[in-house]
Amino acid sequence: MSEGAPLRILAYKPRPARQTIAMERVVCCEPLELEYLAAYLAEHELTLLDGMTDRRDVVEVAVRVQAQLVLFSSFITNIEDVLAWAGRLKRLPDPPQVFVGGVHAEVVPEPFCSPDVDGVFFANQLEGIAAVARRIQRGEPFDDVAGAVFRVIESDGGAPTWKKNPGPPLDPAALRRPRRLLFEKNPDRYFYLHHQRCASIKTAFGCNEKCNFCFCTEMHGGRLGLRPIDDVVDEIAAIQARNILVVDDNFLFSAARLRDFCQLVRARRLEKSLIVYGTASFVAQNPDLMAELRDAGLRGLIVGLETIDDTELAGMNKRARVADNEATIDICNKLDLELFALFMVNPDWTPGQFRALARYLRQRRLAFATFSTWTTFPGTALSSNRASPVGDFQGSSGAPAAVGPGGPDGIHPASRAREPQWWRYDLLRLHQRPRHLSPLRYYLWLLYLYLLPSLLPSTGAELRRRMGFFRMLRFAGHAVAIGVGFLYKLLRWR
Ligand code: B12
Ligand code: SF4
Repeated sequence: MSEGAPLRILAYKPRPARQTIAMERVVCCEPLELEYLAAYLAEHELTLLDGMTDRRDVVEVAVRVQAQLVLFSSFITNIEDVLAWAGRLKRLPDPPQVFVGGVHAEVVPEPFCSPDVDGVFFANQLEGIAAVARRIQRGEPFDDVAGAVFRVIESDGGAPTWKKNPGPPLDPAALRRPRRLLFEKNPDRYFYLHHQRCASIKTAFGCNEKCNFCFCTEMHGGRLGLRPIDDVVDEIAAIQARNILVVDDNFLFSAARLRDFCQLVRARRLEKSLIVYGTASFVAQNPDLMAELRDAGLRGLIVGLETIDDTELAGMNKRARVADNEATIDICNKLDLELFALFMVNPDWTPGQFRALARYLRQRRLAFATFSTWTTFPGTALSSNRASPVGDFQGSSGAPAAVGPGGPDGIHPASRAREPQWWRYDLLRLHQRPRHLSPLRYYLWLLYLYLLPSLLPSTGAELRRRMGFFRMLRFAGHAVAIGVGFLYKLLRWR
């Protein structure tokens, strides 16, 4: 079969939904998903559009570059926007084919199955789109490509149906390196708090832990997939930036792999500053290894401390207990690692429980902390297990119901229709009425907790030491503006 001309493809990572918190002034990550697509579609004429840093309208850009394919990478919070853009694209005089992939589709492809979307990738997505583009280029049908759901037009003119082709998750050992086109062109656009020019790397897929609220446990077919560590270190060595955010769900899980990592970094004399996600149980049990990692370049640690109550931690199926969280804080202080603590707030808490958390933050002098509302994402264990020990977080108050498999083709009939208000899954909004507070008081507590670390004198000193005086002021200004802006959004879009 003859090879056609390269396709004109536009790949888009959407700007955050306008109803959600605008964090781009303090965190703006390299759009690795687009740069992976660039690696797999290198033979085509590809345009990458990062909505986090480039606010141009995707439909106008598609028209300008005469895109034949438009690819969306979507979080759950982007679903409505993606479907709206797909609709506008399909109404163009010469409409492109529209495909969707990304984190949410990986676990729950169904909500994207709209008449304006031609296919949704959920497993081994990068190989899948490369195969589909090749088929389209050759004028061949592609509805049998694995790991995707395709809209199939009946030849007799009947209504379109959906065909879901199962497939295995990607093979991390065979993964190509991302082509860092956007980062290398504009490194200053990407930063993590005060870590400027911060690139990203992914060394593993899925998570080894099984925290029952967590969407990440469902990714990569519910398993953990690792890239070979020497390949990871080679990639790090080639990154043209000192600061690197490791976007693995949990980089700290295998002591042996981490020792190999440190040894390779030392052998190659790499001088990088790394920020990684990890668990408190691992940090607490491996203080010596944490010191070795610090010597290998570890600077920042993002840890889900979640709560200050052992019963709640056990109910979430967390391995760590409060004592591990405490040990993690101490180890980070001792090793001078920046700790970014993630907490989850339970809408069933009494005012006393909020006050206890505030007291804890003051006592432990946590400079960086974020607070999420306990949220059940569709596709997670809790979304189908209503008898969870941490309470019932199924959608209420107008939130979309969780969708699961159903129907002869595995697609829930209800989820083919456009679901409203996916942006509510921003990890902050309530999905149920708080038990002891009004929603407004709940959100005010959330705002107070969010602002509290910046109000502590110890934080001022810490930030000044790490960022310098003027950056500290700018950061504090951004933090307040983000918090107040979000409160406005909460009231504007209830
Ligand atoms: C780093 C990170 C962030 C960074 C931003 C990262 C980024 N690139 O935008 C920050 C901290 C800013 C952030 C913010 C938010 N995040 Co976040 N984040 C992550 C984290 C830890 C890693 C994401 C990442 O960088 N992956 C690297 C890329 C390369 O992997 P990937 O996206 O999976 O893409 C792969 C494939 O899917 C494929 N692919 C991707 N797109 C496409 C498109 C097509 C067409 C094809 C074919 C293939 C394809 O290529 C990649 C190679 O395998 C994930 C956890 C996780 N396991 O994913 C959470 C996660 C994605 N975040 C999540 C959420 C909810 C948010 C927020 C909404 C939270 C909030 N409070 O507002 C915001 C939204 C910001 C926004 N952009 O709108 C959820 C999303 C859940 C969901 N079902 O969608 C996750 C899964 C974490 C969780 N709590 O469950 N996040
Ligand atoms: S909360 Fe963190 S450690 Fe737990 S399953 Fe999710 S990503 Fe893994």
